[in-house]
Amino acid sequence: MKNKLLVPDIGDFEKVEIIEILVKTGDNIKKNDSVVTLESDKSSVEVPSIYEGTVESIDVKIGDKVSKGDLIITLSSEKKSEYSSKKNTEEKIPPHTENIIKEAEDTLVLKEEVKESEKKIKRKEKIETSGKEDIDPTETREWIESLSSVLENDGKNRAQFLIKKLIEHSYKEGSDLVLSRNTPYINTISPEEEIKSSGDQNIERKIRSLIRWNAAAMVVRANKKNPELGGHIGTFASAATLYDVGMNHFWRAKNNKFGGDLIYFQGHSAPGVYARAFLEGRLSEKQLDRFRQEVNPGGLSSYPHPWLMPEFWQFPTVSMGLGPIMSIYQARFNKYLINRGLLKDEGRKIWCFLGDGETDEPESLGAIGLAAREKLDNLIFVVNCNLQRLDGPVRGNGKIIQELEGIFRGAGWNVIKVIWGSYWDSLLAKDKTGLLIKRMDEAVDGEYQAFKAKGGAYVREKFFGKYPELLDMVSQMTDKDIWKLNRGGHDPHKVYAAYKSAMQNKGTPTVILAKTIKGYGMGKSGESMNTTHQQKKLGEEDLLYYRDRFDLPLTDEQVKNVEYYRPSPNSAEIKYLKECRLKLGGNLPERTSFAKSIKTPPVDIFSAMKESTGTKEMSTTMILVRMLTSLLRDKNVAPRLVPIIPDEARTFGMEGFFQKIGIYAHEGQKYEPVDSEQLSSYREDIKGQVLEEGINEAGAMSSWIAAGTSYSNHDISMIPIYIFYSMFGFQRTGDFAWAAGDNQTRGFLIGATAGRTTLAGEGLQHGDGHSHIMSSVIPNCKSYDPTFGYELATIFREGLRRMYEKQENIFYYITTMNENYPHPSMPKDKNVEAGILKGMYLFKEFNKYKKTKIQLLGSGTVLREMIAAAEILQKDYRIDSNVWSVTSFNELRKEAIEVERYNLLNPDKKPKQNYIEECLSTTEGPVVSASDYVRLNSDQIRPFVRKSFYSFGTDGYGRSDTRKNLRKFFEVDKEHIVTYSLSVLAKEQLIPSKYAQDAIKKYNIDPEKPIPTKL
Ligand SMILES: Cc1ncc(C[n+]2csc(CCOP(=O)(O)OP(=O)(O)O)c2C)c(N)n1
Ligand SMILES: [Mg+2]
Repeated sequence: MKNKLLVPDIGDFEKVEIIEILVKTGDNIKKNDSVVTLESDKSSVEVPSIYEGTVESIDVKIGDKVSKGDLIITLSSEKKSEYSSKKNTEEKIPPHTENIIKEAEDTLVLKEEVKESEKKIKRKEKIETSGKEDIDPTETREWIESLSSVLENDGKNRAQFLIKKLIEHSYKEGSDLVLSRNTPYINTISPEEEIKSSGDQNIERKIRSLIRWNAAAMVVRANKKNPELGGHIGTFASAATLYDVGMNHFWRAKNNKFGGDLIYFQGHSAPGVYARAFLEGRLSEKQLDRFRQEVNPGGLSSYPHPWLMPEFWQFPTVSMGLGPIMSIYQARFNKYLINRGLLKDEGRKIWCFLGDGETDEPESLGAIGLAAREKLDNLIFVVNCNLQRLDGPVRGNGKIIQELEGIFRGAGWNVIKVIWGSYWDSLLAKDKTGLLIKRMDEAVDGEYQAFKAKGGAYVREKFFGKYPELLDMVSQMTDKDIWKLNRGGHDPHKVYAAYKSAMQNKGTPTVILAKTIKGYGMGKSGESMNTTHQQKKLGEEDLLYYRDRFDLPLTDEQVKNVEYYRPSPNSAEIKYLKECRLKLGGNLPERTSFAKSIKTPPVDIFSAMKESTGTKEMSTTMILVRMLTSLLRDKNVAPRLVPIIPDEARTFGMEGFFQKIGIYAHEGQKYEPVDSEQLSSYREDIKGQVLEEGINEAGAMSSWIAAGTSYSNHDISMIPIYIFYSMFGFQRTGDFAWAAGDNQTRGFLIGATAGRTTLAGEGLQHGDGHSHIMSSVIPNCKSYDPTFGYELATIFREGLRRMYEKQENIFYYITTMNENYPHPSMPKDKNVEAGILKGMYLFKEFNKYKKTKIQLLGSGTVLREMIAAAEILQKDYRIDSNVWSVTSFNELRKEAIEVERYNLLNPDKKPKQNYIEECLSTTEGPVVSASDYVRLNSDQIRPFVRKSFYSFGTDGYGRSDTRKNLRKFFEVDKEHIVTYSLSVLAKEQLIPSKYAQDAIKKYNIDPEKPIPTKL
């Protein structure tokens, strides 16, 4: 039978142009194969076939304008169309609708029941109490005993179930006082439930002590050499056990059999990580002595910086808050790769260590909801709750652990509190009345900090002393015993049990809240003091105390000299340490990449973009989307593309991607989208390729970084293309862009709707006139502001070649606009391609009158104003010009400073010419330069143009109006360019000044208008 493929519902569009026909007569096509590409003035989208069969006739041609219902092709086929069969079943209720109805009916029944029970209860006299006192202890005991018996007979799950039911019930009955956010201030895992480590605790303690010593020694030695070097001792001192247990027992390294766990080390604990690597023989004494002295090769970076130690550090974490959010999106990206079939599921885990003070950063907790929603059970947060940040306590008047428990629990995380060490177990076991727990709950962090700063007698008096029963409980203990009552995060047993439990958790991410002591072991001047964070020196007395506290095998002399200590490779400690790592597959941290390069797509994929669009007007954003659509047909590149969008796909005309490659959703799509009849309907899919991040630029950047470093973390290169409102890019998430550079991220950042006058109606907080200045400061970021389709295509292809074929550690920032205009074909001159990439090329020469000449440099959409100005200058004023398209002032400047530096350092050699000089030195006349960005953008090249140079730009706050009015306001429209050019020529005494005066009048330019920076 014959089937006619018609134009489906394409939303609000009518008469949409056919820009590509993707099949030929006689082709056998399958269902969902793309047949034609349609392009409206906003987006392009491929139309898939809903039939299988042979193409009998093609009933449209390129350039035709079609609307819904128009015939596209005719196929001969045996199968019925999906749409027609859909119609037949339309009357039936879809199964999920039935479910919804059933659920609704069920709740109706429940409501009836509730009403009945409500009646019963209402009859009862209610005892209301607003206080927290126990008004009926017998009744309380009965309830507690019932619960104990359930726990004993049916286990904790049943008990938990009953409690949940009780809470739900009381809530339904009108009690809004239900508090389930927090559990008491004790460990989540009871001593009986703790899984014990099989490790040799004695030897592990020795190793830990050695690591502690060497870490502190490294910082102290550096500061003895030069106090300006700085460093931290207190943070790692509090976290040593947390890292050691992981290193000895849990964290699996990358090797040829396993992808490796990914560990985000807390930035300021770097000294401890170096100290362990030293014991492992990975770093030498000489290297430790070069801590924070990196100018000569071989030094150790202050913090985890992959850029500076590319074979060691994997994740830059020291800008607080970035590590946690990046780790969440890393965990999500792992699942994305697995669900898309690009990575084997090996049960790899992502561990992120953060400080308790760090949790105040909005980025730290801002995405924890996503982690729970996406069921990231591959993610483990460890919050080192030493109760202090830099200046003082994190929550002096409260308890950070309890606060975080509530927040994480509320977000749906598995929360494991590791508060008390094993020495507390017997006391807690004796606490039959719950008084000890009550006291633990009462004390605030400010007090807990003081307890560890002031000694055992103080704890006896201030903590236990509050209640005689508690004083009694510790009456047999000496002050030293009380002092020894340790905190959970310093107890390897408790930490091991927590890690083990976290590893086994399914379905939710886990957070471990570990209570520790800042500056643990640092003695009177450093332990648990408000000044601990910045302590980078330890006096002789403190060092001796440190040695004794951790039983280090060092003589007084060795301590005084702050010598490193590494036992011989045959010692039990070193053997044990190495064996542990061997069992876990190798070294950590270690940064490697075995990713294969991706072949650059053939030039013809980009050839359509190098042709003129004729009279057809298009924006560079649309051309980019067209280009991505073409790239999705390249078998090497297509699966690796990761389009990332923060809720702006429709703004950029990318909704066609929803159907074509789907939106990643780990649970697929559980609903029929409201626009399911339309061609670009919202399609979520477990194998979806698009990362639709919602209104979340920080998350989108984190996703982009995860994808752009996949070549190292997963040994598979991915090509992330993150498209955003340019104003909400570098300005909003600049710190992420900096971290991305450090992390050697490869990928494309596309600042769309860019330019201060190009995005007309949105105004001050949307109109970007400076992102290129911000991007310019990142050394490995290459940024471009192209005007025409062929420029964009050339830059993009080069980006693919350099980042994915040559595997260079650079990334691209490209701005695209939403202004529609016709695009010329790529000039044939062979220098054009190189010029586009270097930053400028001669676009057009106006050489009619051969008398007066001016050089006009324009970038982005303002180049078009330059071209128009050149035409007016020629026509109305007989002035010739060269119009240069500047694709990147940033690139021009980078090259020029390099050449200048070379010339200055090689005074004896023949000076080299920079590229700007190459272009301009033989030209005539002064230079006028403008872009849709602030003048500083053009000014970057000012020192290298050996001619009179004048720059114009969009300095000042943006505002809403039409493009024409905005360009006039910011003085980058063709009329201002003409006027300024005439004035410049007059100033250079090349023409009389009356021409400029005439132009000012002619174009109604008010010379008295204040400069836009003051408006
Ligand atoms: C974004 C950012 N702001 C400020 C700092 C400076 N800073 C470094 S560590 C620190 C305090 C850290 O406290 P916490 O998170 O509790 O970690 P701890 O050292 O106590 O483990 C501060 C403010 C930073 N590194 N990053
Ligand atoms: Mg802290």
